Order: sequence, then C-alpha cells, then structure tokens
Amino acid sequence: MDTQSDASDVVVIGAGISGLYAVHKFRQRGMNVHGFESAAGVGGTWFHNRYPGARCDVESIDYSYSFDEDLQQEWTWSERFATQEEILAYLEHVADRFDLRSAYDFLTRVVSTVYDEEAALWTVTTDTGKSVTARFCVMATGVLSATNRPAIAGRDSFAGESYHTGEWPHEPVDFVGKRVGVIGTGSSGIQSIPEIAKDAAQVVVFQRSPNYSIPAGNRPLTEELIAQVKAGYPERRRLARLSGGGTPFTPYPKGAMEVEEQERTRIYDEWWQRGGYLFAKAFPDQTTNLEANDTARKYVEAKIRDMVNDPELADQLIPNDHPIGTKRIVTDSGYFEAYNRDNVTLVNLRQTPITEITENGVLVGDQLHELDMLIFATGFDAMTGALSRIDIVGRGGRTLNEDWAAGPRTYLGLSSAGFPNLFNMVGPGSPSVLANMVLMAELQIDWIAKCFDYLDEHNAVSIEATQQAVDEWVAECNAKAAATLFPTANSWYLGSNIPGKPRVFMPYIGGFANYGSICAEVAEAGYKGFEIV
Ligand code: N01
Repeated sequence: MDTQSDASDVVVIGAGISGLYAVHKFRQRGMNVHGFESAAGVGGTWFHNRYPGARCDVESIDYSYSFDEDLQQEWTWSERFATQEEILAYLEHVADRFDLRSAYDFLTRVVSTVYDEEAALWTVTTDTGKSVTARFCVMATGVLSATNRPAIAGRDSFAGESYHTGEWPHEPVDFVGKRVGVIGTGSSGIQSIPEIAKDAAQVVVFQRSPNYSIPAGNRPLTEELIAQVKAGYPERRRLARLSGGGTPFTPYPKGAMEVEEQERTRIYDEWWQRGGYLFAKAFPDQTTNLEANDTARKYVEAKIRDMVNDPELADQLIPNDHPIGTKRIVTDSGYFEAYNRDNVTLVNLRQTPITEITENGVLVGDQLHELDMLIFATGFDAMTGALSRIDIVGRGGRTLNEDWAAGPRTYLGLSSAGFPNLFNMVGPGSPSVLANMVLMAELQIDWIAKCFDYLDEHNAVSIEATQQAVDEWVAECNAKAAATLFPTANSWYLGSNIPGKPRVFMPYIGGFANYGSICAEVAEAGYKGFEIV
C-alpha cells in the first residue's frame, strides 16, 4: 500500500448522481475538488444494481439533471421508465461531457474522515493508503448503497451461484435451465423475478412480506412527446420543484373521503394508468388517513386478484401488514402475472420461515428447495449504512456513529452539530428517498455552493449546525412523520429491516417544495441555525 497525502478545497465522497453534480458545481466556483469512489466507475446506485429488470420508478424525463439546458436538450431518453443500463449510460455521458472523472480516485474506499480543529481541515483516509486534507467534506455516499445480506443460518454455505441484487456482476448471468431461488420481494425482487422467469427452468420466490406493486405502464417515448417535453422543460422543472416529491404531479384537490365513490374510482383509474409508486399520491390524505388509505388498498387488491389466476395465491401476494404507500410501492413489469407461469413458485415464509441455507438450496421447515442459483434481493442498510461504515470524527473526537446511535441527528439533513464543514447529501433529515433524487441532489448542492460563497464573502472559516437547530429539526421531522401512517409500517425508512437499528423515521416527510423553501429561508436569514466562525 503506498501512502500519499494531498490537499484540496473539498473532498467529495461518491460518484453517483449527487457526487457528480457536486464535483461539477464546486469546480465551477474555481475550487480544487478531490473525489473518491469505491467502484470502478461513475454511477453509484446505477453502477451496482445491474440485476435483470432494474429500472427507475421515476419517469426518465424527470429523473435527469436540470442544471444545464444544453444537456437536457441534447440527451434523449428512449423509454418512459429508463433501464439501469440507459441511466448508467446517461451518467457516464454527463461525466464525460463535464470532465468529472478527472476529479476521482476510483476503486478507492474512504475509511475515515477526521477533523482537525486547529487547522480547520478534514483528513480523508482511504483503503489504498492515500489521504487528502480539505476544508470541506461532502458525503455523497448514497442512501441505498450499503447492501444487506441477512444473517440467515448457513447463509454462506450455498455451493451454487449466489448474488445480491445490489452487487450484481458485470458479466452476463445465465439463468437458462437453472433452478433459481430469490429471497426478498421488495422492488429489486419484484423487478427481477419476471425477467428471470423468462429464462430459468424454475424460480422459487421466498417471500416474507408481500408488497404492493403497480404496473409501470412503461412504453417507448415518441418523438412527438420528446419534442413537447424538451420545449416545455423549464415549466416542467418548475412544477416539479413546487411539488411534494420532485416530479410535476399534484394530488387531487380533495381528500379521498370527500368525493363520491364513482369519482374516487375515476381518480384511482387515472393514477393507476400513470403507473407505479405515484399511485400513493392520488389523494392528499391517502397516507395520513386510514379510511382514505383503505379505499386505495381495496382498489389495488382487486387489481392484484385480476392479475393472479389462483385466488389462494393472490391472497398470499396481497399485503396485510401495512397501509398502502407506507412502504415504497413497487413499480413492476409483469410481476403478479409471473405467478401464472408453471415455473414460478411462491414459498410463504410467514407460514414457515427459512430454517437454513444449505450447500444445495434453502431449507424451509423440513422441505429443501434445491437450487442452482440463490439471489439475495434483501435490500440495504438504508440511509445511514454507508455513512456508518466510515469513521467520521468531528470536533473533540466525537464520532458520527456515537452522535447518531439513537437515530440520525441533522439540521436540514445537511449538517450535524460537532461536524463543521461536513455536508451530508440526500440523506436522513431531508426528503431524500421520498423525492426525485436528481432534483433533490441539485437543490442541496446549489445550497452548499451558495453557502461557500457566503463564507468567502464573510471571510469565515467554518459553518456548523448548532445543537439547538439539530434538536428542533429532529423534532420537526418526527412530528411530520407522526402525522402520517408511515411509522406504522416496518419499512427500511424506519431502519426496521436491520436488526438492532433504532426505529426512527429517517426522511423529512414535509414535502420537497417545503423543504426547498425552508433551506432558502435559512440561507436568506444569514444561515439561521448555523454557527459560522
Ligand atoms: O430492498 P427492500 P430492495 N428473510 O428492503 C426481504 C429502491 N429501489 O432492494 O419486508 C427473508 O425493499 C424483505 O422482507 P421483509 C426502492 O426505494 C427502487 O428491494 O423485511 N426475507 C423484503 O421483501 C426500494 O424500496 C427500485 O419482511 C428477507 C426484501 O428482502 C429500495 O430501493 C428498484 C430477509 C428487501 O426489500 C430497496 O429495495 C430497486 C430475511 N432474513 C430498489 N431480510 C426502482 O424501481 C430481508 N428480506 C426504482
């Protein structure tokens, strides 16, 4: 291992959507930016999640950068919901177009970042022995990037091929003629199962909790539609910024219980056609009022029963443990219909849990499901996992892991008390996964860049959230979540999928537009709630 030390103005950790834009924006300010990325290339989530069927559930025309008009005019999406491959090609194009790769050390994992109070500098150390000192540190480490392989007995003893959807190999995986087991029915499992079933001899789905999933209604984008979108992009982006989730859609103006059943069904039909997770937003009270939620749930249950031929199987595929929308509704292509195939079998782990994974397959009760391949679609240590794997040491030797032991504690999701000049991107305390990640990242990075301008104008060395601002923001985030049905679901939003993780609703659920206004007001008020030295 060679040891080498460098100095920069700012270190950006991660080359996904937020890291790439951070590098570009900070360089535009004339800053010397050093990036680190553990993968071999750019793309973050879209570099790693190459499993069959992987697509984004936000429409391609919205899930793209807005910061450069030429970029958004030049790039043309081919489908309504883009594949992983196309999104990765887009991010690679952005990296080339703005020469972003040159900022990065790839295949380099950051192991620690330590603040030196006297020098007011962060020292970022990596697994290659290289370290960089910088005034600012931007954690663009991703919220669904630390994979979770649950500690099922015998987990590593399986002798066949084994993959995690979030660490999918770059070489093609051949399913033809194979018996494939899939553990997990979240978005990754639900997107991949129908694709795998097309080639595999047999697919055995090990389901612990059924999930709501709604067909994407994916289709190629016509030239006419593309021309229309490109002509109206500024307005489309404006509406997205005024919305609750960073896409240009607003719910029906009345609550679900304020309209007659016929009108309610008409609206559900309309939002069903829109496809996917957006269905949770048809009515403004759908995820705050259980009675309203029940109407949405019943509508979707009937649809699932229509799609699955065997009524008993349909029963097992319909969730009964959470209000619809309080876990991310999956956006699928042919998931429920896949169970009508002869080669797809459901194993209901609520009836009989997995006993152990063996050399030959998965033992459930006393039945061994013999497999050639086992796929873990078991998700992520979401929102905090990637950060917790880095030793982040702030003022007075205080670590972020200690500070967040009972759940993440931030002001605006951006900053934590005791960690000057360290910014966290798109994470807990921000709308994060509840919003369009691309616009979310742009909002925060633009805010940070303006903050850098302010610090320069005021000859200031550092900025840090005050303890009081953090306490108040955490209380605000908790209050916003408590006013919804979200905390009633055992979701990864609450860390419930990771044994021992504190049960705290992590994203700010007050809406993307509100969050943007709050951040702007804080800046206009001279960075209210921050201590600037
Ligand atoms: O992960 P998940 P994911 N034994 O945590 C099961 C985004 N995303 O990768 O619910 C048996 O949702 C677990 O069961 P349970 C999107 O935001 C988006 O699928 O804990 N099963 C669950 O079924 C999404 O929400 C897209 O009972 C076990 C599954 O594994 C997020 O990423 C595509 C188990 C994990 O589901 C995460 O999705 C992909 C065990 N011990 C991802 N442990 C798009 O469409 C876990 N499970 C854009």
